[in-house]
Amino acid sequence: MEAKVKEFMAKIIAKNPSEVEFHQAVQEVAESLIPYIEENPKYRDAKILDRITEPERVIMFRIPWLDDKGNVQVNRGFRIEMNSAIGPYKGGLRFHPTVNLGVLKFLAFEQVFKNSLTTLPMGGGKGGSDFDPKGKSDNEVMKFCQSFMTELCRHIGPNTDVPAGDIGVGGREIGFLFGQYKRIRNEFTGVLTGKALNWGGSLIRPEATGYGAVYFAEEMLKTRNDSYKGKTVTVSGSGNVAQYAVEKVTELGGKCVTLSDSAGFIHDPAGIDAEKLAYVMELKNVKRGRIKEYAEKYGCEYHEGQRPWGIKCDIALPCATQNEINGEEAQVLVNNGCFVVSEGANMPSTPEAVEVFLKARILYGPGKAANAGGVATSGLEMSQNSLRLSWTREEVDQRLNNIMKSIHETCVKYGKEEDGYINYVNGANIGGFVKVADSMIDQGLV
Ligand code: NDP
Ligand code: 2IT
Repeated sequence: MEAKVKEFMAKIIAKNPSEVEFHQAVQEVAESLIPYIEENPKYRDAKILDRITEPERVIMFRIPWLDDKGNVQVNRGFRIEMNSAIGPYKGGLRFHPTVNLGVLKFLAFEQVFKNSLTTLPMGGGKGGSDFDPKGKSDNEVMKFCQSFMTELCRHIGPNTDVPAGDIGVGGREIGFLFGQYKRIRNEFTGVLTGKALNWGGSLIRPEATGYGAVYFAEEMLKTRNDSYKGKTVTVSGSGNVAQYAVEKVTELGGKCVTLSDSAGFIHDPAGIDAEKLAYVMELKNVKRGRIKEYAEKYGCEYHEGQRPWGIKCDIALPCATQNEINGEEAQVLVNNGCFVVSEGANMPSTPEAVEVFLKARILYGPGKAANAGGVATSGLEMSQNSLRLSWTREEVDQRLNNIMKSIHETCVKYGKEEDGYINYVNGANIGGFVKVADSMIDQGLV
């Protein structure tokens, strides 16, 4: 089996040189799927693995815009339309200087499996730009978004491809993007999700990824008759996903003691309560400041240039970015007694870290499953847009909670090992694959 994975990966690497994050994401999936495909030869005969790793379409484009000084700036834009077997392409947009083709292909690839797990009819896509929103004025962000959408608008639509937010793209950016789409296409449609409530957004969409990752961990805890009560939780990041993860953990009786950004992390042993979280939201979403300021305000420790995984915890919620937990950090977490990891971020654990978690037999929920609540609620936003109705907060939250439970069940179905250990990596990869692969077979060679 190992030889088959190696042979397959050699092809992927030769075909997609230098796309290291894409190789990493495909390798993990291939390790789960190749044994399954050997037992189910219809997938092998239809060459599903070769087809599913090749995007249906990749769009790359120039984004010229004028900064506040009147200087010309040029960025690169992308949209990866990975797979539409079960629905229109769906997935976020990332604005970050590290964005390149390989990063977005890894994200689009994982999105296909994640979206399938949600039970909703959504294909997989991802896009974005190497634009860096840090330090830009609102006016510059608007100019950039308008130029980005001027090109993207010809490729997307409510039944074709429906983008949303991701790193560097939140409510403000979705607003500017939506305005420009509407202006050019002269259509008020659900072409984006993560919209504000006044113009077609859904309640709970901002909260959904963080809440979902916490709900998923709650399901994992239940398999060991445990709960959040009295648990210490470390969280990385301090953006959209991290903020609402902290909110839900606190509500369920746990105590979050860390938050981070790309400059360092804060450690608040007393716990980040509702009042402190409100301060973080204002700091990050309105003032757009640094997490260091939290330590100054509340008199706790700030660790410059470090990540929070050395802090003792029961549960870790990585909610910042890819490869933010390496093998050594994973080992420190496990040695300190951490027994639950639920990934709010996409691919935050390196392959070495994943190996440590699985070897230690802890409850490890990979991003594809654990952070699917965001896109699931995007799917609910699409449904409400189609119905021209809006559901209450309670209704959307209940649906989100049910979806996370159902994703957990799927992982158990496909990932339970002979000794009873639930390998959520295999569970999510195989569970997400089956529906897409069967649909691809039904639809013939497309
Ligand atoms: P935000 O832009 O709101 O926040 C990102 C946070 O992560 C910030 O605190 C940021 O710090 C930190 N961060 C980003 N890049 C790095 C880096 N290279 N090194 C260290 N820290 C970094 O994004 P989101 O909260 O929306 O996204 C966080 C993660 O969750 C991503 O992996 C995203 O793909 C994933 N995700 C998001 C969903 C959503 O609905 N938004 C859905 C599913 C997954 P700084 O400000 O210093 O850059
Ligand atoms: O990674 C993700 O699932 C997202 N950024 C959310 C995508 C979406 O379409 O809501």
